Amino acid sequence: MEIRNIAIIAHVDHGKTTLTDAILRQTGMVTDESVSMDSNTLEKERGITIYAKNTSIFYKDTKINIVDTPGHADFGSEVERVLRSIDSVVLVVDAQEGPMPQTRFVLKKSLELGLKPIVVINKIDKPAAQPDIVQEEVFELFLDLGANDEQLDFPVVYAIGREGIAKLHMEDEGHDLTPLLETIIAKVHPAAGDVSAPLRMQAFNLGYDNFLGRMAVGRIYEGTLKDGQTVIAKKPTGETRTGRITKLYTFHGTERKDVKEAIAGDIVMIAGLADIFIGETICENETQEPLPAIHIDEPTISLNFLVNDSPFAGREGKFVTTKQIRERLEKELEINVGLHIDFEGENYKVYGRGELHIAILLENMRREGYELQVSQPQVIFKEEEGKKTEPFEEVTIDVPDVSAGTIIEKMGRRKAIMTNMKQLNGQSRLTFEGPTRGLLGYRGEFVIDTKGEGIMSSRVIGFRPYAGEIQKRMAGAMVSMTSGKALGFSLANLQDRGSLYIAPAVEVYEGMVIGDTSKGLDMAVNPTKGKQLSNMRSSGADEALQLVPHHEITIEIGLEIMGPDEYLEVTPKSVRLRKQYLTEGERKRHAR
Ligand SMILES: Nc1nc2c(ncn2[C@@H]2O[C@H](COP(=O)(O)OP(=O)(O)OP(=O)(O)O)[C@@H](O)[C@H]2O)c(=O)[nH]1
Ligand SMILES: [Mg+2]
Repeated sequence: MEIRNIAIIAHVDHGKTTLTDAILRQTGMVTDESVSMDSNTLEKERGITIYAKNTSIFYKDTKINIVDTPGHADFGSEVERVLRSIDSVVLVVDAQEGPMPQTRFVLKKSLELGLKPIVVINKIDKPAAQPDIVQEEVFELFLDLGANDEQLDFPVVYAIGREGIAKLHMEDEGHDLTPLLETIIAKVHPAAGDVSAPLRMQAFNLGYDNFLGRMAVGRIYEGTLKDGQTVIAKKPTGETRTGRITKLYTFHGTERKDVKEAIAGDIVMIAGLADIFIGETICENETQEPLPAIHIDEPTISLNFLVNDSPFAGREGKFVTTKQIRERLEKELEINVGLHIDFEGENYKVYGRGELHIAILLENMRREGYELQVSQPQVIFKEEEGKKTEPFEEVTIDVPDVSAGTIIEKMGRRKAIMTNMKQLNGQSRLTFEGPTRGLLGYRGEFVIDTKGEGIMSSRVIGFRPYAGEIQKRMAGAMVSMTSGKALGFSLANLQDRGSLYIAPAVEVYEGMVIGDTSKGLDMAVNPTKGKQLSNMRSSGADEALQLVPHHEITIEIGLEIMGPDEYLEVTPKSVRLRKQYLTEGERKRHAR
C-alpha cells in the first residue's frame, strides 16, 4: 500500500482541525460526531489545538498520514519539527482573513524545506469571504518568501471545512472532500524509502503514557522496524546508546494501533526508549549516519514557580509542596519540548515560548490538584557578540480605521515599528515589529482601545538588539487591607474607583489584589465593610445595589496584568492576584 505523509498548517483558527475531522468522517475513520482531533480537555474548552497530533486515513488504496498542527504562535515550534518529517503540506487560509503572521511563518518554513504546498482557501461560506483576493495575496506571499517556480505553481482547493466540502473551482457545486483527497494523491509524492536497507527512523514528537513511559513519534526513512527489536538511538552528534522497542504503534483514525512491524515511509509511535529525544535517529548498527538534527526554538520568557505561601495556602490544593511541584515539572519536561526549567535554588525558574505556553501548563497542573504561585513573566535577554539582545515579534493588527491612530501611537510607545499598513472597507491591517517586552501586558489594553473590535496576533521572529527603556502605563492595584468576606455594599463603592476582579461573598485576605485603579496608583481598600446599621430607616427605600459585573481573573489574564511586586496564586479552585508583601507597612518598607 502506498503512503502519503502530510501536515495541515495555517494561522490559528483558519480551520485545520475542522478540516481534518471532516476528512476522518468522510473516509469512515470516525463515525462518532463528537470525536475530534482536538481531544485534550483544554483543547476542547478553548477550541484551539495545543498539541500537534497524528492521524491516518485510508483513501482508495492509499494510506494518508496526516499531522494536524496548532496554529497559535506559542506552539509554533511544534509545527517546525513536524515539517521535517512529512512530504507536503496543506496550507489552509481563511477566505476572509487572508494570510496572517502564522501563515507566513509556517509557509516560510515549508518552502525552505523544499516542500510543495497545496493551498486550501477555506471558509468560503463566510459572508465577507473574498477567495479571489485571498488567493492573490497567498501568491504574493509565496513570491515574497522566495518560492521557486515549482512551488509557485501550487494547486488551489476551495473549501467549507465545516461542511466537509471541497471544490476545484468556485463555481463548482461541491459535495464532499473528494477534490481535496484527489489533489493530495496526485500532488504529494508517495513516501519512498528502501525497505530492505538497515533501519533508520527519526523522532519528531514526544508522548507520555503512564504505563509505557516516554514515547516517541517518528518517521521510518529506511528499513523495517519490529516490535521487540533491539535498536540503537543516535544523537545528531553521533553519541549512541542501545535500547529495545517494547511497543510499536501506527496511527489509525484518532486511535493508535498495535503492530508487529512497520516499514520505511510510515509514521509510527514507539515505547521502550526512556530518554529518547526529538531529532534522535533510531537505527540498527553503530556505523549508520544519524539523520540531520531537528532545530528546537529557544524559550523567550521566564518566570518563577513557588510554593504558595498566601494566607489561604493549602486550602484548595492536593499537591502543594516543593517536592510535588518539582516532580510534576520533571514529568512535564518529558514531553514539553519548548520548556526549560532551572531547579537550582528555592524557586524553580521556568522558561517558555510565551504566555499561553506557560498558562496551559499551569491550567493542566491546577486541574490535576496542584497549587502554587508564580511571579510575573519576564523576557529573556541574551548576550550576542557582546551586545544585549531580546526577543522580537511580528505583530499583525486588524482594527476599524477609527482606532488605527491610537494603536499606532500605543505600539510606538512600546518600541514597535510599523512595517506595513493596508486599508480596505473601513478596516486597517497594521503590521509591526517590536520587542516582546513591550507587548507583554498589552492585550488587555488593546481590547479597550479597539472596543473589542480589534484582532491582534503575533509571533516571535528572533532575538534582536535591546530596544531600550520602555515606559508602560501601569494600572494601579486595589489591594485589600483586611481579611474576610467581601460585601456587596463596599464593592459597590469601590467599583467607582477602578474595575473589580471579585464578586460579593468572595473571601479575601490582607494583601490580595481585588481590582485595579483607574488612577494608576496602588490603593489599600476595605472590601469587607458592611452598611452601618441604624435604627432609623433612611428616607426612601434602600436602593438596590448596582454592581457592575466584575472581571474574573484567569491564568492568562493574571499573567498578563500582574505587576513585578505581585504573585499569581493558582489553585484547583481559584486564581488570585496578591502582593508579594502582604501588609502596606511591609510594602512601603521594601519600596524604599
Ligand atoms: N464559516 C466557517 N467556519 C469554519 C469553517 N471551518 C471551521 N470553521 C470554524 O472556525 C473555527 C476554528 O476552527 P478550527 O478547525 O478549530 O481551527 P484550527 O485551524 O484547527 O485552529 P487552531 O488549531 O487553534 O490553530 C471553529 O469555530 C470552526 O467552527 C468553515 O468552513 N466555515
Ligand atoms: Mg486546530
